[in-house]
Amino acid sequence: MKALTLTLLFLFIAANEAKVFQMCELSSVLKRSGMDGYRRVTLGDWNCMAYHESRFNSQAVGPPNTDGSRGYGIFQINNSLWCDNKQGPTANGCNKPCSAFTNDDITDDIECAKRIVRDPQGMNAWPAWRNHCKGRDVSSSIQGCRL
Ligand SMILES: [Ca+2]
Repeated sequence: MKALTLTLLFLFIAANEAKVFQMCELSSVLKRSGMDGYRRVTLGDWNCMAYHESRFNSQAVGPPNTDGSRGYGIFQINNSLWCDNKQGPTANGCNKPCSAFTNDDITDDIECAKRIVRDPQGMNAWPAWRNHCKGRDVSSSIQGCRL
């Protein structure tokens, strides 16, 4: 009984821990979620963006931007536009608390990223994508992944 309790406790803790994704692991999740080619954005671009935004850390909370807003999670989703961190006004375009984007289940993060990329600026919403991925060959990042 004690072993079972400890096992359950461990599972509970593990379920709430941050997760740093591996490149191919993230690619696989993104592909299953219909992100490959979503709004003509390739898996390589999604990967490149996530790497440069969060280093694939699902718990990442960014430093304050010049307007005081922050990015949350693997895609660094911004609180002034897309989620509510209870610290100031938000458009809350994805209708979520920002804490939803700092756990290791990235299903809702992906849904929000899809919403973000549907806006006219597309992937330019992510400064790290603009600065590190835009116009570059990002396809090599997923070569060797079994997808
Ligand atoms: Ca999440």
